[in-house]
Amino acid sequence: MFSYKEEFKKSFVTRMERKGMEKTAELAYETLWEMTQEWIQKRWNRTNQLYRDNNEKKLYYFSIEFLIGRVLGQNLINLNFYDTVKEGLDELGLQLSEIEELETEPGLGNGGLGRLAACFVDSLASLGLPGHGYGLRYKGGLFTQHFVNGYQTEQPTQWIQQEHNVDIRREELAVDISYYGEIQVVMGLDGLKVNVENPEWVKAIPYDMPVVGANGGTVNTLRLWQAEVSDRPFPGREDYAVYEHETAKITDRLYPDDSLEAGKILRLKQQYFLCSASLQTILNNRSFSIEALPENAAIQINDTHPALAIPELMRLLIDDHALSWDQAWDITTRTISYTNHTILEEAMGKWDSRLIQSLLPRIYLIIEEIDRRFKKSLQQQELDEEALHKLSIIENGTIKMAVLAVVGSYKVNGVAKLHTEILKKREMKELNEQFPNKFHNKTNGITHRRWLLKANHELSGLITEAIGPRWIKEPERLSELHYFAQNHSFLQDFQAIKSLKKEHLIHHLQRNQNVVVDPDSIFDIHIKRFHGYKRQLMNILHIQMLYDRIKRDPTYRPYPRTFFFGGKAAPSYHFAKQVIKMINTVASKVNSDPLARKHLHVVFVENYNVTQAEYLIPAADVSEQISTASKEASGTGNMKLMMNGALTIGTFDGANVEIFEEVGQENAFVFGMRAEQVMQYEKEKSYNPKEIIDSDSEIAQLMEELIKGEWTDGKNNVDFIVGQLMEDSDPYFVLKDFRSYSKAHEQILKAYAHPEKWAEMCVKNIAASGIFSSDRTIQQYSNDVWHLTKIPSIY
Ligand code: F58
Repeated sequence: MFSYKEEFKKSFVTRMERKGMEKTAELAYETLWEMTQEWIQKRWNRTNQLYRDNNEKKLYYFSIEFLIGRVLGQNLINLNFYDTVKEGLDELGLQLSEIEELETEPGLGNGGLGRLAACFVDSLASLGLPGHGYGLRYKGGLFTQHFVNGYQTEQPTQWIQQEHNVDIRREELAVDISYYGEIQVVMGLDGLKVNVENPEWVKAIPYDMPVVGANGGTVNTLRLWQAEVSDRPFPGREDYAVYEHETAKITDRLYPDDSLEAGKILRLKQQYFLCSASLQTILNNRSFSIEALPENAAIQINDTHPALAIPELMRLLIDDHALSWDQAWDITTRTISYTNHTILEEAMGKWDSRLIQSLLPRIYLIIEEIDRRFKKSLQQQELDEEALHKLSIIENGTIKMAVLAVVGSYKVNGVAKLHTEILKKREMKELNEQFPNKFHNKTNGITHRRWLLKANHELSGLITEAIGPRWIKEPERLSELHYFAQNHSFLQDFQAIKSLKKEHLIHHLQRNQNVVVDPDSIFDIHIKRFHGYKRQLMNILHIQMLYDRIKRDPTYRPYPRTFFFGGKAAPSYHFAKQVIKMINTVASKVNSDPLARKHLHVVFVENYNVTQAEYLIPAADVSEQISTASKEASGTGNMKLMMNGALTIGTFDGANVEIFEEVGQENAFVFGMRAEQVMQYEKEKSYNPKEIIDSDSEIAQLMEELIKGEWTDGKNNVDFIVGQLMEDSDPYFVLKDFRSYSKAHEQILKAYAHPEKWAEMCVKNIAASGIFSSDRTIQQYSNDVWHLTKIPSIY
């Protein structure tokens, strides 16, 4: 109805006037928000009606994170109203980009896993597939990061607004969740029945957020659960203040510190809360018999955090729906599928049995029984100790959620080809042998609707001018850009847009952080969670080396480069925090040196999040994807940067491998050990960083400076960094790959000296990026795992 600008303007002005207040940007934001919600609501109602009428199979994507980013601008893009609204507002003297800045992004995620979930729900709706997200409504989300004296500090993110919330409270759909209690076995009408006496109750209230698909054709739902006090009586409720406080904590933060027991209990409470609330709501509101669940619902668990969905579904089927164990197991293992996002041991999800036994006694019994039956099924085979160890769900008082997730689901996928191969051949070899058809690969993807159409409207426009608009619906058509990779005027337009996006980033940083960046420098961007394997340390060490060269060698005057870092360290991850501190220390030293500053600039973007990414990615020339081979399951930032015409400097890891395959290694800067070499070193425990230091005088000097404390701040910092690199035989092989990394950087400088050739490489990257659209990934999941049917759309 509002596809015409004049109509939009009229309605917008009338609403603004009705509010009768001063015409502030805040008021404009509120008005636009209301209007957008109304456009969405109509489409949302229609989708829900279609779902009720057609009863087709639904997918439920369970995830502890949904890193959705700001929603206003994205909803306008997906509704196809963005340009109309922008022009209309322009004519009224208002800037849509300024209005968008007023939205606080919900911090409901941390890294790639959460952003993937957000891209996936976008793609599901855009493909017209019935798929909804289920997550938690963290009040303080992931922390907001600030630097104080170079160290990271953490504050809750206040994203929930009273007036115009992004979600709708659905009181009528509340369910109760129970914790603790004592197990009692009673004789029921159909035999023995397990009851939990005197549990502690918590109420789960859903808040629904619309997920607007392309052209507003389908609007699916992202349902986020909030913990509140239950109305049910139970003994512990008497101390109401304590109960209220403990309850609120369940959905207060994403990833509460789990270094102490209380934090572990809280995380477990969160995980169960998500699983139990979501499953109850699915079962309560079904229009089919309970036996037909697998034909009507698919549940995808995003990593092991929601793996309790397996025993919880068993509990609901057996205790509440009176099914036998075998019936319940058959249904569960035909409904749930699991995605693995890591091979890192510490992130595989392990629980102390005692914790689960005390907090979730009934769930514990069910896990025990799953383990017992699985072990029994293995008895006929002659398995060695190592295999039995790898196949046990419960072992030495620990519950291994990844094993539970594999045993209890019908499909298991890795997130890039290499990662899936490593899972099948190494990390989960024994499980793969037991369940040969379960494992499959689904290489991750990203939604081009956010990462190109929204974040880089200008580049999207240029692409459409060149190849027409069909790529928007079918992103693999970006390949048609190959015809323009040597077209002089197209390349010039591309370069002009890159410069413009650099200006946007510069302006943004000036406003937010008061830093001034040289627009003509090479923008080299390293943005991701802080982790040892992602090797931010290698990057900063390399910058340290460049500084030394500039100071030492009067003939070394390289083209100016700005190195951007962005990312957060988990609050209890000491090493990552030390690396953050080191980057800030190096930044102040380099940036305040008049000579070095002409060639190097280090900018640490505070509080990296989706909004910051939308500024950084379109402005990037170089994309740092330098993880230790085998450790990065996929990476998705690599895809976003590629799609925006940045060139990758990267290892053969995760989805980089497929990126190089698509674009050709000649259009990237590949370096470092391969996964097999890394794994060989790990197996033989033969890596010795001291050998490298002894054989490379420049590296030796870097280490010496580090030990002297020239690049770090305080003894604590030095000990950590040096200890990691040398003494602990660094599990991330920083020094081992350092020389080849530095050579790859030299290649970058050489290539950048030929601007047109560089631009050609950038365009080839964009042209090859279509395959990394999450629409492709979701279609593959749907075809191979979920078996969904597209619903018809009237828009
Ligand atoms: C990421 N995992 C992978 N985990 O690291 C990345 O390679 C992959 O592309 C992405 O998933 C999507 O598949 C990730 O983001 C976490 O943030 C964990 C959350 C729980 C604590 C440990 C980190």
